[in-house]
Amino acid sequence: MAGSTWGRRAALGLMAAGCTPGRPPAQPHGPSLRAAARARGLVFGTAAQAALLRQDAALRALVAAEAEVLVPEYEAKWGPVQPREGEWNLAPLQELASFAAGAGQRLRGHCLVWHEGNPDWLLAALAEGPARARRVMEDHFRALLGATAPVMREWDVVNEMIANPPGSDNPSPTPGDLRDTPWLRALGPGYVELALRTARQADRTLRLTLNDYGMEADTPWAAEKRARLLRLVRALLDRGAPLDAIGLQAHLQMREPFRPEPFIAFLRELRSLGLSVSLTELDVREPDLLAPGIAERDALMAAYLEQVVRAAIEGGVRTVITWGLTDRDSWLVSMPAVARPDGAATRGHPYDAELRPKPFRDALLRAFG
Ligand code: 9MR
Repeated sequence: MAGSTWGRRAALGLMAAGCTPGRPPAQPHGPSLRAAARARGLVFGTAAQAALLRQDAALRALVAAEAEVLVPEYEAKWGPVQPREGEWNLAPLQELASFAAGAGQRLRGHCLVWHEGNPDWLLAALAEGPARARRVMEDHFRALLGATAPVMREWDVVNEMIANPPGSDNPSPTPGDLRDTPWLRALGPGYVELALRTARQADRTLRLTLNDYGMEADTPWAAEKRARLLRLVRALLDRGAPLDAIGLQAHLQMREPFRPEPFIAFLRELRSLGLSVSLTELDVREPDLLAPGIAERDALMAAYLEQVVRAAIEGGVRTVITWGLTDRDSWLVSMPAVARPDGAATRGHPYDAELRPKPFRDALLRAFG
């Protein structure tokens, strides 16, 4: 693969044509999210998609102005990056790297091992048993981490490995702390440790993260999910596994109650184990319309969001990344299972569908300080 060439070019900051940040239609007054976070010693970032940036100058300008970190929303996942065994598609990642270099941004890697987004050949390989599974993991990590090394120094090594407890959305049909996935079936419960060790071996100075969702709310199932993650993390650290950080996705749900105390205690527990903790995919779902008017809904959501982000910062979180900047481009709109069935607007991001800043953004600014 031409990985090292790509890496060098991206590291030099070559800009792909068409990826030049443009001028936003309605630049908000006052500091950017990025500057406000920075002033407080925090980092703000967003997920982004190369194809969306390519076609929209206004979005490019917003992303360049607001974010200090970019996460490929799609482009670094197994399916897009290695659609057939040994066949690599790094062009969209290169585009994002060029964009990020032009905007003075860092890239965060997402993700190496996940139960979704896997090409058929990988699922077939995993079904062949542990030896083959280990080999494809090693080959993929070595190639991808090698190619991206100059521009991505942090990766979600395993994404969403914790099983959903009873009572939560989509509860796990199997017992145990780990989610039933093709990786678990191929390699057994040691697959998380194996993935961390394989990543560390591929690049000794990468920052290695485990990333998961459903840990923020004040519900029995979120409490159980937090306990499951803590058990996994303690066991990994006891075995000397290379783990640096935890990513909490923070796909928040307005229907779920939130209380700062248990969340802050959880964050402090993780940090006392020597790990840093980030919010990696922040957005807010409003499955039940909370008020008839947009202004009231936005105000309620902003208040909820501010409380969570303040608690996160109090618990030691230093990086806050939203899963996209605008309501227009979000998975909350495009994924049938989570889109609003009544057609009401989804408003879980800092900017609305016309790229106008919203109370969500003001809430972030307030939480930053
Ligand atoms: O938002 C992402 C969407 O565009 C992709 O189609 C999808 C599958 O690759 O993944 C979405 O991002 C997910 C993330 O990778 C992991 N946490 C949940 C996110 C929303 O589904």
